[in-house]
Amino acid sequence: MKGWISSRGLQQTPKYLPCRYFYDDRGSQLFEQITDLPEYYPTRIEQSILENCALDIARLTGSCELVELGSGSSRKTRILLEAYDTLHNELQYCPIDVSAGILKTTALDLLNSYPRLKLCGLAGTYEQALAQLPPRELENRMLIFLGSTIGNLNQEECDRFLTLIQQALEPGEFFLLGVDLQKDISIIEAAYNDAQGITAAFNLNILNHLNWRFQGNFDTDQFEHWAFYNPIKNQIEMHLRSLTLQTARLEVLNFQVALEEGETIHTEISRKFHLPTLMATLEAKALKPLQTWTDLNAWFGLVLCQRQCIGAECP
Ligand code: AVJ
Repeated sequence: MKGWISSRGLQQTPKYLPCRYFYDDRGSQLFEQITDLPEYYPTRIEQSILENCALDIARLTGSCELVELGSGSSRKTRILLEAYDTLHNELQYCPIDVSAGILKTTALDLLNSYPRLKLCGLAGTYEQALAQLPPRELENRMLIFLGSTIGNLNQEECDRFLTLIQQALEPGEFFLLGVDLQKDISIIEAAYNDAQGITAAFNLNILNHLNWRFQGNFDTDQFEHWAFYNPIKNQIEMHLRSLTLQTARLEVLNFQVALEEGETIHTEISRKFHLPTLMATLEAKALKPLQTWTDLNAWFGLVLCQRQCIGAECP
């Protein structure tokens, strides 16, 4: 990973870090712990939606290979794998993750669980992976992006990302997207400020990751976790707040950063979506929503899209 990308955000005002730096091996473990927290509702609800609709999805797409962005532990994806295994007797899965550690453990677990599975993992960013997907082997393909990870992208990044998805898919192929929906603010804020402090540890770990990757000397005791809902942008914002006036070095980058007492580093946004607006955005990207599913409270949504032909692609 290019080092200058991480120091760039630390040279701006206000300071920020790319949120994919959360996911070193320790960060991926901490995120897995977050998904089990009582306050963190998205994973549980998305899982329950998938349990209800996985067979419908497998029926709508027919036999197809699954390619997942940000696959992590692939825990929820197992529900889809079961459905495709049951309905089509063919299983091809390509998990993609920036964390090579969790990718490898997960791949080995999955190969143990599903003897029929053909698997091809890619370690890297979405941009890197989408640019070099292996050629399709089954009659169709579905790109999967669960967990509302798309909420980590601001509007401009989201727009560019959906263009990449459009370009990575051929007409007729599918895109399955999981999104966290707008709801009572107190519920959302609690999910990012859990009582056990796991989210705080996850947020602070981004500095440990920088220390490890760039021989840094950030002292995580000198920072605190800060997460709140921004109602204007409909997003959770996570920051790290410096508790003192301090400096830190990233030796490998020959870079030094100074922080005032109270100064913040913005580490993540997690946008919460309005489903009809999102569907219109997808449609405008030639990713036509075929069907959506939500839980009874409409806290979380799943959208199955099909890539439409554009211009000269059309028969
Ligand atoms: C995995 C990116 C969707 O934004 O809710 C959890 C990450 N950050 N708690 C999210 C996260 C803080 C999570 N995503």
